[in-house]
Amino acid sequence: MYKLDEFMAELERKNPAQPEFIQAAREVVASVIDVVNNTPKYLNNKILDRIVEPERVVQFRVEWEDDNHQIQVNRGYRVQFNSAIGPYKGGLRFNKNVTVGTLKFLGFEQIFKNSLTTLPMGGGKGGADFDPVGKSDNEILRFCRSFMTELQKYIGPDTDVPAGDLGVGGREIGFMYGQYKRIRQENTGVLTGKGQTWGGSLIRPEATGFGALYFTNEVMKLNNDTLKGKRVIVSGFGNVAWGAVTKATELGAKVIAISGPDGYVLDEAGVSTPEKIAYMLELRSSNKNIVAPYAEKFGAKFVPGKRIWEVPCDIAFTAALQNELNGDDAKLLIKNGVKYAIEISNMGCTPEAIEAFQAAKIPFCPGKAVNAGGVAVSGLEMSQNAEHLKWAAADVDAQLHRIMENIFAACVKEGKQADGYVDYVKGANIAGFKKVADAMCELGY
Ligand code: 2IT
Repeated sequence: MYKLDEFMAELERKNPAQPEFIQAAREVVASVIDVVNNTPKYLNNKILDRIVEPERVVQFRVEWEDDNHQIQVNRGYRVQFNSAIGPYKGGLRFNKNVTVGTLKFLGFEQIFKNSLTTLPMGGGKGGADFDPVGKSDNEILRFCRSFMTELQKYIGPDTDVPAGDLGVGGREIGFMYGQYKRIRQENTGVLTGKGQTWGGSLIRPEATGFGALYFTNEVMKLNNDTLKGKRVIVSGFGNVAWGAVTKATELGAKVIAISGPDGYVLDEAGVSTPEKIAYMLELRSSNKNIVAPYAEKFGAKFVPGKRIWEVPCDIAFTAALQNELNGDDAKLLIKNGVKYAIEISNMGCTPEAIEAFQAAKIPFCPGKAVNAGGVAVSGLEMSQNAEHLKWAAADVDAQLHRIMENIFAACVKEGKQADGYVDYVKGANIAGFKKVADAMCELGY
């Protein structure tokens, strides 16, 4: 029998200075521990001990030359966490704060998220402590080439298929794919999020945000509610926020605020026109990481240095970073009448925030279910690459929609409480866990 506190104390002892990984692991273990203790094959197979240990962690030195001809050194990683149900799959994050602990948290989350998509993908994550802010195109190119020169040794279309994440978009995927092809002489689906003319899937850029809104729409229906006329705030202004804002607007909601590291923009007219949404993305790819110019361009209000969570709204979406919404933010949102709290970023809320939402019986939906549309369409990109075909946008979108409905149904099935309130955290963790645990039992140790 496993005991939560004992198990977590040992995990912390073994993984010092990895608080994000410990946080992600504690949430999953707390959700599934009763299932494990009541399932003899999970106990006999020591599933919990095995599932928190990555199959492999690769760390490497990345050397590159900046525009002043100075040699720079960064750390690159690939965490190959679990391949029980398919090749490792998960993004690459370039951010100055990236550590092996960050990537272990993200790789761990990816195991259960990928399982929820119903597609055969294992969990992995990688990246580097490289800071893309303020870098020139040529510096990005040189970094990506150097990073892939080493990473290509460990990945392949049937082994490990990276994609983008924070700091890694279409441009970076292009530079990395080019280098992979140069070294390996192969056109394969080794990366997803590729460009539309060289193997990318239609709808992949929109998939995370669109999928999040398809999921949200199901949550609304379950609560006899609708997105129409809802006041929505979305933290962030990158690719994920872009997809979410676009689909939320299309479904009749009004996005009144977006944010960046410099503060938030309050746009009472709604972040709604294609021009505004396109500008948001342009800002993001400018490598400056500020949202203030949006307010100036469209005559909206910019609130510097403040947190977006002080804006009264019906639905709050996290779409930036882990732990971007804390217990105090949650209490303020609740006080101001928030009706739904939905993570699109991975682990966007702290445990205290989740606890506050759930205690107030506000539907809270975790990133690993809500944002799974991104990796799901990555899985569909792998299928298209494997059959050397390209599917129509409407076909991909229809599959994405179906996948999100299935994830929602799985969360409700495993997470519905006696009083009817759905614990989406527990639901997502249990549903994602069972398939991987079963596979691990069947494959032997
Ligand atoms: O967090 C995520 O699921 C991603 N960054 C996307 C991963 C992928 O392989 O498309």
